[in-house]
Amino acid sequence: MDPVDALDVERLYTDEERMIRDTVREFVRERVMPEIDDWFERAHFPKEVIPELGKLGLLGMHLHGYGCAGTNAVSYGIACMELEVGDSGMRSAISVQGSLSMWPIFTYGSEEQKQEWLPRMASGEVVGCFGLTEPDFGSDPAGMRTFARRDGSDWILSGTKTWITNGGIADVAIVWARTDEGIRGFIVPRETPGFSTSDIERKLSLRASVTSELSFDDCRLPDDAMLPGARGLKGPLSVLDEARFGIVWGSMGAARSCYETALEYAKSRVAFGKPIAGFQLTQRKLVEMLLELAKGTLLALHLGRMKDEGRLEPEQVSMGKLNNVRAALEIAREARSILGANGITLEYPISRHMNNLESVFTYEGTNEIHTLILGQAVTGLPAFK
Ligand code: TGC
Ligand code: FAD
Repeated sequence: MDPVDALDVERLYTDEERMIRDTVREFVRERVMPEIDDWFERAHFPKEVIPELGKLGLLGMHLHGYGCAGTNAVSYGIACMELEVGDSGMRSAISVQGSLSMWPIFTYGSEEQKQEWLPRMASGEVVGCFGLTEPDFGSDPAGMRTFARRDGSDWILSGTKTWITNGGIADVAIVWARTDEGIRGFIVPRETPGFSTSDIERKLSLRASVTSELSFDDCRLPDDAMLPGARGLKGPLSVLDEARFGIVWGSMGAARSCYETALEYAKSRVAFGKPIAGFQLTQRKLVEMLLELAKGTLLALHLGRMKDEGRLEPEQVSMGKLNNVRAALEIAREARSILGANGITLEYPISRHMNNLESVFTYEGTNEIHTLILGQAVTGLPAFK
C-alpha cells in the first residue's frame, strides 16, 4: 500500500490527467518550493508566476476556446491540488484568474468581451480579480452597497470592495454592484479614473498572496462594461461554485503536504529511545490523517467526475468545500503536533499551510455558511436569518 495515496486514487486518473499532475508537480517542486518560505516570510506574491502558470496552460484551463486549454474539470482540480501542495496562495492565483475572473466573462460576457479579455488572461498577460465582498457584507453579499447608476448610455460605479485576492496587482476587476435592474457584473479596467486599490497588510495567513481593498469613486464605464448574461445575485453565486470546486481539491493538496511531512518526521525523530512513529499515539494520529486525506481526495475526484458529466449541483460543491477544508485544517493541526516545537517554524511547511487554511476555511463561503446551505438542502428550511 502506498502510504500517501493509500487507496490508489491516482489510478483512476486518465493518462492526460496524470500528465497534468506531473507537469504541475514538477512546477511546484522546481519553482515554488525553493522560494515559498521566503515569499511567505516577506509577504510577497511573485506576480511573474502568473504568466508562467499561463505558459503551462493552467489559467482558465477548463474553458474552451479563446486561448484556453480546454481540459476537463478533473484536470483543473488536479492542478489546484498540486499547486496547493506548494502553497494555498499559488492555488488562489489560478482560482481567482480562471474561475472567478475568466469564467464569468466566458459564461456571461458578450462575444466582444470574450475576445477582448480571455486570450490575454489565459496567457497571464492580464491579471484579473473578483470583487464581491464589502466591508459590511461578507457572508451576506445580498446586502451590498456598491452601486452602478445609469448616466446616458454609461454607468457610474461607486462603492468599496474588500479582501480581494490579487486586487493590488490586477489589470482588470470583475465587480458586482447593485443597479436599478438588480445586481449586475462589470468589467472594470485598472486605468478607469476613480478606481484605486490598497493592499491589506500584516496578514498572518496567505502571506504569499496579495489581498486588497478596491475603491470606486464615481467610475464612468461604457455600457459594454456590463456582463449582459448575469442578472441578480445568482450571477456571482454561480461564479463561486467554480472556485469552491477548486478548493475541494486544493485543500487536499495542503493536507497531503502536512501528512507527508509528519510521516517522514515521525519515522526519523527519536524520543524515549525509539522513533516517535513507533508509539501507538503517533500511529493513531497518522492513521486518522490518512483516512481523512484518502476520503477527501476520493470525494474531490467523485465531484469532479460529476462536474464533467454536467450533473454537479451547488449543494454538492458545498459538501466538498465544508468537508475537505475542515479535514485539511484538522490534518494540519495534528501534523503540527507530531513535529513538536519544529512544527511552528518555517523550516517545515505545516504551520504555513495551517495558517493559510484558516483563510481557506473563511473565504468562498465560511464553514457556517456551507453548513446552512446543506441544512437548507436537507430540511427545505433556510436558517440564514
Ligand atoms: P439566495 O436567495 O439563496 O440565492 C439568490 C439566487 O442565487 C441562486 N443561488 C445560486 N446559484 C448558483 N450557485 C449557487 N451556489 C447559488 N446559491 C444561490 C439562488 O437559486 C437564487 O436564484 P434566483 O433565480 O431564485 O434569484 O441568496 P441569499 O441572499 O439568501 O444567500 C445565500 C448564501 C448565504 C448561501 C450566499 O449569499 C452565499 O453563498 N454567501 C457566501 C458568500 C461567499 O461565499 N463569498 C465569497 C466571496 S469570493 C471569495 O471569497 C474569493 S476567495 C479567492 C481565493 O481563492 O483567493
Ligand atoms: P462575516 O460574514 O462577518 O462572518 C463572521 C462570522 O460569522 C463567520 O464565522 C461566519 O460564518 C459567521 N456567520 C455569518 N452569518 C452567519 C449566519 N447566518 N449563521 C451563522 N454564522 C454566521 N472576497 C471576494 O469577493 N473576492 C476575493 O478575491 C476574496 N479573497 C479573499 C482572500 C482572503 C485571504 C480572505 C481572508 C477573504 C477573501 N474574500 C474575498 C472575502 C471572503 O469571501 C469573506 O471573508 C467571507 O465570505 C466571509 O465574510 P466576512 O469575513 O465578512 O465574515
